[in-house]
Amino acid sequence: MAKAPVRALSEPPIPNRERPADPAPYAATRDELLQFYKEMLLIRRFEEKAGQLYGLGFIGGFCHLYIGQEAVAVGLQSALDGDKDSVITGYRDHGHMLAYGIDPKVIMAELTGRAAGISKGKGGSMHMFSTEKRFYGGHGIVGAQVSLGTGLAFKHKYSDDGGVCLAYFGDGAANQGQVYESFNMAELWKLPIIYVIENNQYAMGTSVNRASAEDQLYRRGESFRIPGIQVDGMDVLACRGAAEEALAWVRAGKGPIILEMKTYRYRGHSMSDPAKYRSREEVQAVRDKSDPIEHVKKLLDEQGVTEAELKTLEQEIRKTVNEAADFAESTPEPEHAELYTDVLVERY
Ligand SMILES: Cc1ncc(C[n+]2csc(CCOP(=O)(O)OP(=O)(O)O)c2C)c(N)n1
Ligand SMILES: [Mg+2]
Repeated sequence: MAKAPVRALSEPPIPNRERPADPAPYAATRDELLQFYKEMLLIRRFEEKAGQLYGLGFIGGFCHLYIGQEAVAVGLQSALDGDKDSVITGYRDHGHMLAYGIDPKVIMAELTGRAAGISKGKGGSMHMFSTEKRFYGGHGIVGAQVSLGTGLAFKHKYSDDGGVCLAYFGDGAANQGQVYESFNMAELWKLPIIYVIENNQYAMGTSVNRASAEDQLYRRGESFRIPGIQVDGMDVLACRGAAEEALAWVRAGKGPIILEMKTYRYRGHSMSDPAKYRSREEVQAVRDKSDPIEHVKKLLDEQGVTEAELKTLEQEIRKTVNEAADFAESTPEPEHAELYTDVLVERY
C-alpha cells in the first residue's frame, strides 16, 4: 500500500485554505477624512478631560484611557452597519462608545457615577453599555468579552439577522485560555465575528514580547483555521480598509477572522501606573512619528483643508467636551433604591 506523503517539518503549511486579500487603505473623500479627524480628536480631548476629572476626584474606581489608539475604533467602527452589527470590548472602552456616536455627556456622567450616565452611574468606566446601539460593554475580566462576543455572533447566526460582531481585546488578553475555546467554536460553526486584537504593545507593565511566545498575534488563529491580518492601527485609512476586507469575508459566510491592530497606548495602563517598564523617549518617539491624529491632519492639509477650519473644529470639540464635563459634575447621583434595580433579569 502506498504510504501517505510525509511533509518535512520545515515546509510551509499546505496552502489548502482560501485567504482574505491584503486590504487596501480606504480611499476616503474629503468629508469622510474630516469626519475621521473629528471623531479621533473628540476621543483624545474627551480622554484628556477624563484624566483631569480623575485627578480632581470626580471619577472614582478604575479608569483606562484610550489615547494613542483612536484610529482603531474610529476606522473599524466607521465600516459597520449600525442597524445590525454589534460591538463588545474590554475596560478601555470610552473611545469605542464615542466612535459609535454615543453622546459624550452620558459617557462622562457614567464616569462620574451619575444617574444620567449610560449605565445609570452603576457601571463606571469599565462597564458602559448601550443595548439600543448594540454596544455590549465594557468588561473588566480580561478576555471575557471574547467568549461573550462569540455568543453575540452565535445570536446573529441563529436569528439570521445578517449582523456581525466586532469583539475587541488586548495583546495581554490574547493569552487567555477562553479566547482559544471561543476561536474553536467560532470557526467550527462559521460564526460571523471579527476578533480585533488591539496590540498596544503592553499588558499593564508587561511588553508583548516578554509575555507571548508567538508575538505576531494575527497568527493566533492558525491552528483553528481562522485567517488573520496585521494592520497599522495608527492609520485610520488602513484600519477602515482592513475592516472592509474583514466584513466582506465574514458576511460571505466564511466564518471568523482576526485583525491584529498594531497600535500604542500613550498613557499609563490605568490612572495609577509607575511607568517603569518603558522610557519616556519610547513614548515620545511614537507620538512624534506615528500619531494617528497628526497623520490625518497631514492628509487634510493635502486636501486643502485650512488651519483655520481645523481650529474651528477643535474649538467645537473642546466645547462639546467641556459641556459633557459640566453635565457630569452637576447632574445628580443615583437614588439609593437603584442599588436593587438592574441586578437580575427575569424571563418568563
Ligand atoms: C482574568 C483577569 N486577569 C487579570 C486581570 C488584571 N488585568 C487588568 S488589565 C490587565 C492587562 C491586559 O492587557 P491587554 O489585554 O493588553 O489590554 P490593554 O490594557 O493593553 O488594553 C490585567 C492583567 C483582570 N482584570 N482579569
Ligand atoms: Mg495591551
